[in-house]
Amino acid sequence: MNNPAPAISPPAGIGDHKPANQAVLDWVHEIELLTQPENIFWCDGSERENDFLIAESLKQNVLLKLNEKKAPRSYLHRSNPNDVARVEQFTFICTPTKAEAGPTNNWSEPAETYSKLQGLLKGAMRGRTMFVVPYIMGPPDSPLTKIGFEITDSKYVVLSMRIMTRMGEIAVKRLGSDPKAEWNRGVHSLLDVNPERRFICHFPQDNTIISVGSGYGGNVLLSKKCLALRIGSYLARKQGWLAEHMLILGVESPAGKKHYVAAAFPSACGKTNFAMLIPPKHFAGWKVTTVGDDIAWMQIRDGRLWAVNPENGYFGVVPGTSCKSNPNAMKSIERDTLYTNVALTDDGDVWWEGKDGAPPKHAIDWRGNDWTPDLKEKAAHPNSRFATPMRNNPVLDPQVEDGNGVPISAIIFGGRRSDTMPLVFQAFDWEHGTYIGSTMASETTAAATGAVGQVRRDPMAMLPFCGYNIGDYFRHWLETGKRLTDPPLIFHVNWFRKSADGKFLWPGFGDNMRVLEWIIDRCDERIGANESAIGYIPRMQDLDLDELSGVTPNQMRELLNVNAEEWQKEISDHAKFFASLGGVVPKELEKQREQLAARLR
Ligand code: OXD
Ligand code: MN
Repeated sequence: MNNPAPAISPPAGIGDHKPANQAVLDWVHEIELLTQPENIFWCDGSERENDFLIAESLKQNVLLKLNEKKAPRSYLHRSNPNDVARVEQFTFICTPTKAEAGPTNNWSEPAETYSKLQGLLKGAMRGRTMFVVPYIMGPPDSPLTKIGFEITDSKYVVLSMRIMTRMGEIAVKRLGSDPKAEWNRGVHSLLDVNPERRFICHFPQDNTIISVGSGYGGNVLLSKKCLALRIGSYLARKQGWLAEHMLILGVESPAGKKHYVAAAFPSACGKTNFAMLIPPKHFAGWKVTTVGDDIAWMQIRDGRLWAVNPENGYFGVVPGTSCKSNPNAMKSIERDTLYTNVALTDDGDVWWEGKDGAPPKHAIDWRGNDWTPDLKEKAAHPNSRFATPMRNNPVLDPQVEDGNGVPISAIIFGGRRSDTMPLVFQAFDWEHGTYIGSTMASETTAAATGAVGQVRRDPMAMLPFCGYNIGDYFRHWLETGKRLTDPPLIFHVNWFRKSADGKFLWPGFGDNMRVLEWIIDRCDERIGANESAIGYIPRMQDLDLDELSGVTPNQMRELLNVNAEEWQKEISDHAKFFASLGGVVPKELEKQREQLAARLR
């Protein structure tokens, strides 16, 4: 097969930015001896370097340039059709014992795994350039900020990392020359992009990630799911903070009072849309701003939780993004965007299902084939993505670079549930909220390979991302709650409940502001609720439903209803889920279930 990543030869002054840290130099040398690349390219993150890499990627067909007028400085990348989503079944946590990885992770023994991966990496970069990508996760002056180095043989990875992280010189400077400094070692090689040789392996004890055989998104941008969540959650527990799969948004009332909210939803459930929400006309004067759309790192200060977004860009699901669903995302991806697996129109623009306007009469689909609207195949892959710098977001929160983070007033859990889960309810307290998070569930999406639309339990939306034993993770949540004197209130939302005839009951998108307002008002103790068996639920009069079109009072009642029969089934699913974890669940959470069952009786 053709070499998927032929070497490039940079001119003097590009690719020669070697860091001074001996530990990094030794590690790079070790990987060089193993993978035997043609040459080494030390990245500095500069504009000049980026221009050079884009030019080389265009020459090698790694990227396609889009129409400069329609999509300035934007490019399309097509991944191998066998490689279009995260591969949870080939993702491993390699701790000394299986118990440390726990019941929800694939485990493999570290020494054996290193040796298997070394076998795969031996000579893997022959004829290729090995890039060394230094980056930091977190605002430059945050105590939570982490340094990573990713070695990769993919130019697409380098270009994406420059969007998604603070990359280059900034990390080299921060690391300095101390050979004992903490930093994450990431090694990525495309190998021959073969699903049979595709493994994403984490070694939390060594702060090391090795990813082989994929060239796609979360499998290879090692900063994101691998470092910021899997290794991040492991470090967070050890160091007493939280690494969560949560967006962070700011919400400001017309009176100028501002709250920050963090929200956990499984992949492709609308986190980016919620983080960039535009309030409906009726909410004139309200403002929602984005701190982050995917990951929150939170630490305790003054008895409160303070959150930073470790990332520097958004890697969002494209299909369904439109001026109706998310105008701010549309503005963010107007320029400087690296698209993966969307369709290409005849005039060099990008297209996807759900974009505004009529479909093009002809396009090239995500696989590179001719496409017309009469075909059954989708033009854009359902998990096609944009990578765009967060500075493009017109509603970027002004505090996004503040290393102190933003104080979190509320935490929201949510998923896609056709039934059972009301539009919104509030936990009685932190421990109950932890129970709600630990039992949350969602219908699966195209973000990971596997069946779509099946309800699976996804605790705190961390099922694929918790880098250690989920029982210990639940315990860490409970312990964190004990350290908070002013804890965020915890809520559960469901934008996806359906009527008996299968139609969504709630319009979602901007109208989610109505739910957000209730949440904020609960934080300010300004609004009422019904105390139900499952938590506090707004009464109809507690929600501002003025000018809400398309939802009848009956539908509203259905949205807020707690159906006893559905909840009996729900609790028995909670019990089954906890049992499936094999005895690791803290007794406090088992007790929460018993109390819930008693309240429902
Ligand atoms: C993501 C995911 O890419 O959760 O954010 O899959
Ligand atoms: Mn995500």
